[in-house]
Amino acid sequence: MPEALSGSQILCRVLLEQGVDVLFGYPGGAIMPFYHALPEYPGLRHVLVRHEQAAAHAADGYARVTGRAGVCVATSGPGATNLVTGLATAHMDSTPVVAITGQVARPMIGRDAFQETDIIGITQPITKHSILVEDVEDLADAMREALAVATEGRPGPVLVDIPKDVQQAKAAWDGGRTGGQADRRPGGQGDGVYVPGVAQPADSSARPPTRPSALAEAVRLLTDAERPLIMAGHGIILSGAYEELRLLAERTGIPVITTLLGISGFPESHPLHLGMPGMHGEVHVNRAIQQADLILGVGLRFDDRVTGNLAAFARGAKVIHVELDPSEIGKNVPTEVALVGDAREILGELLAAVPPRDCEAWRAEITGFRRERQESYRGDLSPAGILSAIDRAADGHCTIVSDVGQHQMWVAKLYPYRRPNTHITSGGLGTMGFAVPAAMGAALARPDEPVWAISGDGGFQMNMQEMATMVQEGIPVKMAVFNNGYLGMVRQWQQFFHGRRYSATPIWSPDYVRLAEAYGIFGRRVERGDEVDDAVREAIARPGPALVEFLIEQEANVFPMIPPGASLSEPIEGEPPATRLVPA
Ligand SMILES: Cc1ncc(C[n+]2csc(CCOP(=O)(O)OP(=O)(O)O)c2C)c(N)n1
Repeated sequence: MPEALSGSQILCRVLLEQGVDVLFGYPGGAIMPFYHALPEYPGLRHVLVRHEQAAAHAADGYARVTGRAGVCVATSGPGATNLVTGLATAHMDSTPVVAITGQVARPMIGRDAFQETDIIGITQPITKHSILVEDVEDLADAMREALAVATEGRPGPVLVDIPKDVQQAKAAWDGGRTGGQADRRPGGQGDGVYVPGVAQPADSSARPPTRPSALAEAVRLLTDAERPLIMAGHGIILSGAYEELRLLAERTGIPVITTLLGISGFPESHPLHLGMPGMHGEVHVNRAIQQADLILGVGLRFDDRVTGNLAAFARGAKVIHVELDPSEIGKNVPTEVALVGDAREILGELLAAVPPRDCEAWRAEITGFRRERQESYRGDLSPAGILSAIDRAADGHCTIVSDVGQHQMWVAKLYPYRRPNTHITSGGLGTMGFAVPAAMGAALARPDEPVWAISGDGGFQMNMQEMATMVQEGIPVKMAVFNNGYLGMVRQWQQFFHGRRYSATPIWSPDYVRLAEAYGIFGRRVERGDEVDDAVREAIARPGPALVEFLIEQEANVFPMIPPGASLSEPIEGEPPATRLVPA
């Protein structure tokens, strides 16, 4: 005799069946039946956030680390709308987040009932898929579908909206299914290490083989090009193609550029690694792009922060685009050869077919463009000094989650990522407030190493309430606040392009040390370079969450910078004259 369960119980059972172990959420009227059932399922750990936006970002951080869906839960109306920024963030960066929202009971839908919003309508453009569950009989399969759609193919957020009476209604439990969500990354936890040797071929049985003519053409181009580059994007991390990328680069001698979301997809210290391209990319990287005759783009969408003025982007280069989502092909740059499919599989195919070469002359030319960066910044209260202290203390074992702004660019460019998927940031949407909650998700998924949330004083104040969540739930996020007294990146734009008119960018901060202490968290302020290493070590040594505020130079800028709309060949490399261009 099949068991009769409530919709809420069925939901919990499916989540467990599908391997979900953590939920980030916040209760309210329309989701109360689910919260009523939850204590019966201790295998589902619920993390009570302090704002639903944080639930979505935490689920996103968890998903980025594990490759499995991160799940967040909210009530109808304001609870659901508070998820929107987090879902849009996950959508732009192709991460598998599943949002479960309560909805008003079916007879009330469409009547402007208390806390009714059309969350499916609101989130349609920023979700991969959404489902309103209108019948309890459909609930189990709807939830399975949501988790599958979120993780399969190009990952993305999915929303499941469940009216309160559907959560309460009873149905026969189908007994469960075997097999959980897809996790395409080798190493399961997305946590592998770079190991020398031959990559295991990826399982290519799930898709038709790459069109032989396209593969042959790509191999010909890779063999004949004189100035080839590989541009590696988020697809490397999403597909776990670290080994294939490294081996392909080593076999061909082609230098590798990693986009903001591709960072940590290739070892920073590898001799073939060039750095980050685009608006704040290194000058030698952008110069190499402009002089390349071939770009092998892997798992990226050639967005405007990467390309600058499209009309002037890499005009001498043919493009081979390896991409899972066919709608990305030719969207921004003309493509000579499209290889549509999983990055790991296609790089494996290229690796098997491409003859060895070394591109020595081209690499020597690029080396000529390069300015060596200082490797050690001991005792220095600059962003580079702080990041090198974090690296020294972590000894290669830490994950960095950055917020959005100047510090994000420093974190992208200056930290020596050694292991795959150890750099997490909101690239596409550029969501301030992301770091602290996303680091909570990452820390739960990666309990064996410090997870740092690095924020500016602006972004930190957007979600600092989550310190309470960390304390209540024992989530040991280490927080670094780069306090420059400004919304730094906007201030920099004002300095460069608005005649130094600092409109609405000076930002007051509370006393972060006392704030941390009010939450029962260790806090320390660093005002001198010789305190940096000690503070970082102390934060790591303290059990649980910890906060270190670094008082950095107030008007430090991120260099180089390509002005918005300019080409990659037009970097700003130094301070602009301190003139007022805007009439007072
Ligand atoms: C939610 C949100 N609002 C506004 C912006 C626009 N924005 C981008 S960077 C930035 C300044 C960030 O300042 P802060 O957090 O102090 O970091 P800093 O740039 O100083 O390192 C702002 C306001 C944004 N990206 N996200």
